[in-house]
Amino acid sequence: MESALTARDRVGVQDFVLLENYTSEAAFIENLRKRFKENLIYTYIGSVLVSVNPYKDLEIYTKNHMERYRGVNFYEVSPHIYAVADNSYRSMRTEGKDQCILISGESGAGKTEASKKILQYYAVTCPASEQVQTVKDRLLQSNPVLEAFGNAKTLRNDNSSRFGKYMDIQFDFKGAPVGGHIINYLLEKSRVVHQNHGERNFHIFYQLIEGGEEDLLRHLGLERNPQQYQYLIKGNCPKVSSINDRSDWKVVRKALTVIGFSENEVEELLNIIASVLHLGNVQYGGEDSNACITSDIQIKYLPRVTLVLSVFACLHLSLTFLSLCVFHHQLMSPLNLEQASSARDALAKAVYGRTFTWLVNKINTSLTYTVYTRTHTNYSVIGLLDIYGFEVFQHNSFEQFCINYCNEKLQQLFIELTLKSEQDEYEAEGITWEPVQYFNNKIICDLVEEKFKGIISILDEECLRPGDASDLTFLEKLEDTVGGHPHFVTHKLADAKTRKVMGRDEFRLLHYAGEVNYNVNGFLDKNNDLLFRNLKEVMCMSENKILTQCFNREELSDKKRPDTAATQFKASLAKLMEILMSKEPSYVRCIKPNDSKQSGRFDEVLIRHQVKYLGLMENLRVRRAGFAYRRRYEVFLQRYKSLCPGTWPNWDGKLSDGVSTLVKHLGYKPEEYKMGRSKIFIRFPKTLFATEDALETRKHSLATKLQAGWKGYS
Ligand code: AOV
Ligand code: MG
Repeated sequence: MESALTARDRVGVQDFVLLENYTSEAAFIENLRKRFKENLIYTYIGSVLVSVNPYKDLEIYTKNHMERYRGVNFYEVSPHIYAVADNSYRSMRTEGKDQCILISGESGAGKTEASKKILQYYAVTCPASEQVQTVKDRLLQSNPVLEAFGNAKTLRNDNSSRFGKYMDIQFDFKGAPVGGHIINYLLEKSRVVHQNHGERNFHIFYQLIEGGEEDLLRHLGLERNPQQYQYLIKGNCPKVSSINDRSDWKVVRKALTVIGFSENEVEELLNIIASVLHLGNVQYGGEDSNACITSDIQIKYLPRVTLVLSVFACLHLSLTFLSLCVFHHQLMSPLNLEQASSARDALAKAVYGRTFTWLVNKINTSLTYTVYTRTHTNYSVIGLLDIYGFEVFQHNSFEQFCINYCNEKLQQLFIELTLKSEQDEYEAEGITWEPVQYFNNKIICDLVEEKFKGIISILDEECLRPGDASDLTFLEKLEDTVGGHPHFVTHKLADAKTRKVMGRDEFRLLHYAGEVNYNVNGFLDKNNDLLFRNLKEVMCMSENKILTQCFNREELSDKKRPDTAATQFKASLAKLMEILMSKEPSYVRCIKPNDSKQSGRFDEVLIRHQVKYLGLMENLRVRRAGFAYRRRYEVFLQRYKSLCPGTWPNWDGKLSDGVSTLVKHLGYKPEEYKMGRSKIFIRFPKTLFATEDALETRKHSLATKLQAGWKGYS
């Protein structure tokens, strides 16, 4: 039998707080590497789970594994995502407090997979009646649907989430999942009309084209070839080796039925998807891009759009003319080629974006827990946050700016809550606290979101300013306003070395996770996110019921200018922070082992970078600031009582007295531990190792004795 000590040598420690040399980044990485090589992808820092993407299917998500973690104490089994799921579940049940599990890490690190594993864990292990089974099925099936419409292949991840998702799972008093609610955050709509080289549009388009039945495609007027569609060819990447669009289509189609879509709704939904593709193929004739489009233009493919959307001829007019209201008179002003193309793209983005929101609402309706047709409100909640991870590309635009800002906010929450909760624990237990230095990224959040002075405010100001406002005047204004900020650089402000890698139309943010150059091209348009009024009017007239829910007439009579995209996003993130702060958080920190999506490759430079920016070393130091290890008295006693005749087999007195008797018997010195109100705090890992080794030796000798006994018996 391998001793506890050699096993530790081979597979490292399962909790970083047990590292002897806990301030050494090299020791931290080495521990991760050892475990990764052994396919042990999970390791704790106290109660935070660090997960390294294995890029291969491991046999660790079976039903047996789920059973192993069910109701078992966090530290008694090896680290696992199921342990986090189970721990949150038990805290919710025993303490009655709403929980949330925050999953973070850069694009491709494994956040979405982790969130799916958690959901599966609850679906399998929680009690279920027939009604609950329906809810479980719907919760699970919401994933393939939302991923089909909201995920896409990017250069970082073949199944990259292009929207943020916060999902509440609601549990009744018996602990059964009885409902759910999803909030979606800023979908990357621009992908509908444009993809970078090597990237794709949203999965659903390819699934429909590859997997859709002949009759269906004929009805939608689609050809079975993605290369036929302008909106699908920009990235020159119709096929992805890790994706099977045809079988995914079947999964999505079935999921829509499980969630409760009627045949009619599915048809209308697919009509919209097809119409977006047809819209992309609408071409305007003429050579001169400045020429106004007049009656002699040819618009190809438009009939297909009008047919599937049931909007008829007025769409033609709205895609070529702008209707203006001047002194109460309706005037029609012809668009030039460029304006007409951008009107077409704006319509495609709006239709797709609003349909996505409709989809989320529809799923929410199907997840609403009803008892005797009354909405049930008395439940506890576990929230799951799976949002787009930090990303850097060769070309970064408004979307990356929003995504990375969102990651800054989450990092800030992590810093505040981990430090705060640690401090709270020491205080609650009456133990003196020793603060640790860490980088607080609040300074970057402020740079982006501060009122009047932040980047979003300046962008909004330019969006509202009539006259010569442009992406470049926005950049100039940034230089004037935040030019001196330590986390902001432009070509003009940069030193010679940085200037070489920056364009004149870029600004650079020094994010907590690294430097990113953002190209300002398109910032104003994307932030304004405007759709001509007459296009909205036409959509309201559609016979497609989903569309009329997406575009309603009330919006047309609303004179107030809607908030810009960035301001809406900022507000939705502020709300998200409030939701998360009101719950008890657990953390999963995901790490990406290499940039080539390969299994078994541990790219040390890349990993060191993530360990650094995720603040894992600080996290560990905070955790170790006073004591490496802490356990509730009853847990500690239960695990080690067999090592002391005074506490074995049962201790009847006060728990803290039992623990005192036990540790004195084990020879703990006074400086090695402290007794809190409900927990024992152990200062050094070696103390605990010695106790663990003693337990192992005792088990070993018991086993040998038993074996000898059996032999003697036979
Ligand atoms: P992300 O959610 O963190 O990126 P994903 O969860 O989509 O990343 O993971 C990317 C890919 O890594 C998956 O499609 C799997 O192939 C693989 N993978 C991740 N976790 C596991 C695991 N536990 N076991 C096996 N394979 C895994 V992004 O959404 O782009 O920020 O926006
Ligand atoms: Mg994801």
